Amino acid sequence: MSSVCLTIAFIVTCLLSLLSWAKGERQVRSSGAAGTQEKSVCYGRLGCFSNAPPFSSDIPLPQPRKRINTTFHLRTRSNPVQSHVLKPDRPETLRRSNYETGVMTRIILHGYSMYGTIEPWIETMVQAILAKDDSNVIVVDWLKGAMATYSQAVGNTRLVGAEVANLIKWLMDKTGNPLDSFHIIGFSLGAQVAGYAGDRLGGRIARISAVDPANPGFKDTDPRVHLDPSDAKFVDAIHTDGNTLLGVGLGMKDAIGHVDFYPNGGNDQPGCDMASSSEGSFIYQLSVSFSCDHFRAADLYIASINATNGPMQGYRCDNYDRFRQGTCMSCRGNRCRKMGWDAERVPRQERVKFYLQTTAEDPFKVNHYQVKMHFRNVSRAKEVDAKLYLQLRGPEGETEEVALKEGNQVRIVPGHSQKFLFSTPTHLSKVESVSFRWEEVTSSSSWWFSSWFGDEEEDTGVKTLHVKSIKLKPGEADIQTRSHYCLSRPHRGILAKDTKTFRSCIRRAA
Ligand SMILES: [Ca+2]
Ligand SMILES: [Ca+2]
Repeated sequence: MSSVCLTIAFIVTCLLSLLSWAKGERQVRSSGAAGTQEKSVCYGRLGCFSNAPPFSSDIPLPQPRKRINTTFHLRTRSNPVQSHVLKPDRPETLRRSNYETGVMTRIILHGYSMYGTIEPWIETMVQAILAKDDSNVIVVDWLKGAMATYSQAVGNTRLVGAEVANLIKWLMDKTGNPLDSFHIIGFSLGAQVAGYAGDRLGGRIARISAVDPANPGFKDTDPRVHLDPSDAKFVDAIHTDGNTLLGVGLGMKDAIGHVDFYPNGGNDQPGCDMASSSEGSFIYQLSVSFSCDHFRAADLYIASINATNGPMQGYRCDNYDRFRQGTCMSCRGNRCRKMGWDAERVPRQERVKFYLQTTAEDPFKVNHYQVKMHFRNVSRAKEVDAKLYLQLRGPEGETEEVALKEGNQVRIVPGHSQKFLFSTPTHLSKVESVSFRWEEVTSSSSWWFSSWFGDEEEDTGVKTLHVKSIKLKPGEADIQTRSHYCLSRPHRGILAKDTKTFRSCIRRAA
């Protein structure tokens, strides 16, 4: 129950904080007419921070270093549980630690904080990374700077970015580890901290992974103000909370990396909607919805490190609607990429958008198929509104039955073909048969019948759907073995009166 209370408190405070930030913004703007003051603060070797353009005078300047108290906690495979604190002005802290040369250094940054405690996902990520890769993993604690009002926390990200850049320079100087051995993983405001750190290092660190980068205070700002592709050799981003019920997304909807992944469209995540939690008050349901989408990005990144069911793969597409029509199911010409840990650049391009579906639970991965159904034009065939359902079978078993077009009705026009996206957590090495059923959608009640081909007898009053073929194009299958499953002639032996099964003719289509 305490986690529920914490979540509710988080939400309410977040909402208040965002509202107060928006209110403060208005106040500053109105007083701006009388002349907004330009201010700056200087913090020793970290230099000065000014609110002059491109920075906004609506955002407070960073608080003092001692107040934010940024600390660096090193873990390695030699000390996976107990961390060593690294202090850039104290060389003995490095000498006494297990910091390794010749391996990657992964720096993890938390986001806005309500309670002044490190969020549980960070420990999970540290262990996942150490299990996967022999790295120096450094967790940055800037909780005292992240626990302020939201707008002050935004202002503080600039100072923490400078602290992280200072740490990296010190580690390079003392150990000889090169710039391209540093990888920063930042959640929410932490992703923006990573942007400032990378900017100070000339955009030459190996990689920044932005885990649902924070939106309020950064949207539509200059690239020097927000994380952008110039901040590292490779910037990859996962976007999971582009908007909420109130229209305020904690995460950034805009593409900001070299590659940008939008699981489930990047706005709302499965299992996070209010309808999926029928219990509790409106505020409770709102709180679940409000933070769940945002934190899902961290869960997805961790799942991508573990990759227990293989990598989650995204498909390049103009937008999510087109992706959901199944039209982007291709890997040719850099059109697909693994999301998270195994992400890679698309050569010479940036802000490339990739879409994928996930499930609501770890390990989240689904397999995507493009389904192309061709409806036959016979003399008596009429247009019909229907809901379509598909189930695949292979050597490993069968998938669940999936409602195409997310259960929405489809207008079926004889003589035309339509594409759909089919996604399932079940892995099939090949598809041996497909079961298909349909429900006619009428204004009053729905019922369903199915029938195949014009050569079947049509009973009086029984609607017939004339399907010429069903073609499947698997997205996740190996490129060498990828084929179109051409499902044409059905077996006459029908499994059930309401379900028709097609045997795959396994003919490779062009
Ligand atoms: Ca930047
Ligand atoms: Ca959302």
